Amino acid sequence: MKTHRIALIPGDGIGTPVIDAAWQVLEKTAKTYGFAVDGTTFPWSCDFYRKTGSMMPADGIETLRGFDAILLGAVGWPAEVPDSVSLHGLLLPIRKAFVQYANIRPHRLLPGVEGPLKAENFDILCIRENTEGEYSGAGGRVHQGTADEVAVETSIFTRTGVERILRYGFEQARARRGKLASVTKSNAQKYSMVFWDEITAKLSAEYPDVQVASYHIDAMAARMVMAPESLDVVVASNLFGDILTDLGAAIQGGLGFAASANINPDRSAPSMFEPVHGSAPDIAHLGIANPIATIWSAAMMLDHLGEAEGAKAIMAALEATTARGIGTLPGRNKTDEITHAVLSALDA
Ligand code: GGG
Repeated sequence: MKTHRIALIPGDGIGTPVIDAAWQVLEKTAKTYGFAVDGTTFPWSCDFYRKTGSMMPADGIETLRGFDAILLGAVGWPAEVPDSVSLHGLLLPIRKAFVQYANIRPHRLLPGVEGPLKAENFDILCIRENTEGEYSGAGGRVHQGTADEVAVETSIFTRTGVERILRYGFEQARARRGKLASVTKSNAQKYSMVFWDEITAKLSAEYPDVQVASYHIDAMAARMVMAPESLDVVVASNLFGDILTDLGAAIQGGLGFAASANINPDRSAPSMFEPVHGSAPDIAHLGIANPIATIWSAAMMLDHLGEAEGAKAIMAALEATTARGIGTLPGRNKTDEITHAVLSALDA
């Protein structure tokens, strides 16, 4: 029997209950579909930072490298650790070290979930560049605390980085409905974003079967609200993709439904799966965190690990659960209730 070794990083706040929920679903799916999951939990979080001075141990990346995949909950506890420290101490180093350059985020309405829009039949796959761009971490501050202070933060766009994420987008579009929307702000950002547009145009010659359109980020934000059905695959830089996918989460009913996969397409290192949402300190101890985004992310993980039947079963169980109105509104059901409903639906 095939065993998949999974590193579990619950992180902070609602990260713990949503990872518990997803793990129960994974274990049950594994039993039914004839494979095994072997989970190892790592307590790396803001609490770990308070105790040790870092978000993960110095050999954290090398430890994770030995796993088949990583399932992560949420990172951040701003009352105690600045978000810039927690994000740059855990999530971003993992994405960069493991060359998880494609951050995949599906946006569609699950049955029974009412989004804020009239539109119901949209199915968008956002692909966010995940290792460079605006989140490169290149910059600095000088004359700190004085009137002459200067802060510089440089976006880095490499030909390798831009070409590979666009190629990934073209391939996804080819496998779906054949439409790719490339997002920039090349009227205002005349170096990096013009560069991105040029590479989009160059690659489009290799994909004559894919219909390509370029949008500015502001126009894309409006389109996702006004005409989401017109979109298929959307590819954007790290920051633009981050922002657009919170908008995507909103139109699919909220962050409780937004799943994501940080993919290393070459499989030279583990990929990481996580809900789009953060640690939600305001509801962290109420038992009402929605585990659906994390369970959906776990289904994406199984698909990546070659367990397509198990992944499909989880998605069917999630859809059966929301179709009954369970987990469809914030706070309507407890985390445990939603989890049990998904587990029961897996039996059906
Ligand atoms: N689920 C992981 C998490 O905590 N995400 C919150 C966050 O701020 N992520 C930043 C990012 O995705 O770049």
